[in-house]
Amino acid sequence: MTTGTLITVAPTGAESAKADVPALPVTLDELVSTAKECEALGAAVIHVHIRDGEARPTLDLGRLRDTVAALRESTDLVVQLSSGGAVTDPEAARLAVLDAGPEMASCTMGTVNFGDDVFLNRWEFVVGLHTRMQERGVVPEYEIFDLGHLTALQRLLGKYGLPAGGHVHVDFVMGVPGGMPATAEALVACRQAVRDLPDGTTFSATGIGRGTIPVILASLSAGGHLRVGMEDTVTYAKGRPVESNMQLVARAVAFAQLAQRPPVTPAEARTLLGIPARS
Ligand code: KMH
Ligand code: ZN
Repeated sequence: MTTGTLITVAPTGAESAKADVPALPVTLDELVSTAKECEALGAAVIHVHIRDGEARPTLDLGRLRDTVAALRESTDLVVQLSSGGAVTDPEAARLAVLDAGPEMASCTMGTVNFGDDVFLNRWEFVVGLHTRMQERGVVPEYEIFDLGHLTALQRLLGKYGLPAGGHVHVDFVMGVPGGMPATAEALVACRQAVRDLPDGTTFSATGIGRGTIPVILASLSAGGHLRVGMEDTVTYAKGRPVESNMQLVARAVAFAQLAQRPPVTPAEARTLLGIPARS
């Protein structure tokens, strides 16, 4: 069945420094105004990493709570907190992200080399995230950095049951140095593996750096959804830095419209993802 396109914006991430990328939204005000503008353009979900007063990545719970509240007050976007954080964040702080009360949170399905670093996601930790999200009614987006992470997800769901809301949504993060490549072939391989997950499982995809456009095109043609943003891409085209997250969302919306799969609204996204409607 052809559906509209769920567009997630990932505006900040934990990897780029504000000094290197001045357009990166790092304060709460910058994040909220980015969120409002991206929603107006067609984004339905926001994947959130926050920064401290010095623009360094943080999982400070007070700041996370304030961020969730501010985004909910100013937008209708589905607020998805990152439980991935930065590669240096300890497991306890990553689990505690759920205490900030988001509707949705990311849940990475395995360990992956991450450039020169390691993004560690032990099985026991993944189980802990998944079950805590079930208990709290937080809907996960399972982050898939490599094909085997889908097999791990099949095992997780088989042993511990469906996530809150009963719907399974995965995001292919493609082109991290150490993970799967940002190619149409890799996306099709993942898409095939999704068929082994529960009926109705949906997927989005994001390509890091120059993988952005190939992954957008491949995902749209394979029936998938899109994630874009400065967490993943800080170069718009060869020699042209990204000016803003809005520029990336506008381009994704244009591609989705060309594919005759226009963006879904946040309310439609909640229905698609099994998230209760906002009252
Ligand atoms: N910053 C990466 C180490 C997530 O948000 O869940 C992890 C990441 C995945 O971005
Ligand atoms: Zn992230």
